[in-house]
Amino acid sequence: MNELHPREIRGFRLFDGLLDADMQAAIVEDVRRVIRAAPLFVPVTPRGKPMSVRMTGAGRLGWVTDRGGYRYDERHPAGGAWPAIPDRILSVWREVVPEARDPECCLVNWYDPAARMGLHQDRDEADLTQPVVSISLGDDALFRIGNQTRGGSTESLWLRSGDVLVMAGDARLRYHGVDRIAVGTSTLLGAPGRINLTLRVVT
Ligand SMILES: O=C(O)CCC(=O)C(=O)O
Repeated sequence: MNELHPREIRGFRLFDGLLDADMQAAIVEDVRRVIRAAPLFVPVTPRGKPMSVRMTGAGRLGWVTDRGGYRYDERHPAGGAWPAIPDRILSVWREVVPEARDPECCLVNWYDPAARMGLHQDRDEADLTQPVVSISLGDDALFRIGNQTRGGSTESLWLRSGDVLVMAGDARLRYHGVDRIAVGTSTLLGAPGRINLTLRVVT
């Protein structure tokens, strides 16, 4: 991993290019193994709208959404347990948030070129003093950061392959989302698109 020099944007800590090319490629292989064990699925909002990202997860608990609501579940929607969080991904968490408990969920988001994610808070976790760590792989994403409540001004930045973002402390409940993917900005995945991993302590 490269050196740790985060910059701060609205309380989010961004480690630009923390993961070097070898580490990114190895994590992509880890994610492919996770997807083989727990296939990507189409998440549906509680109102019945399919989200544009495809999702899966690793860890004791996975984040799911359907007509039954947003929640963590011990089982993938197809019924099986989630695979373990790969050690390499855990090592990134331990490097950037050494004070935190180990994560219980690694949510995998797959963005095809048209996918996006609306502004939202991550608030389905029991202990909001624990951070969320996000890892970006593949094409660049235009990431938008808002406030602790809906509305108000927002600030955007590009998340690039190998970037690691920490949402913690006062920034833990800031609204955030992805406006678009810039196709062709990375060759890591061998195809257009982006993988985002978010690591969370759930209980
Ligand atoms: O894809 C990203 O960078 C953000 C993902 C996210 O906000 C989430 O999974 O809650």
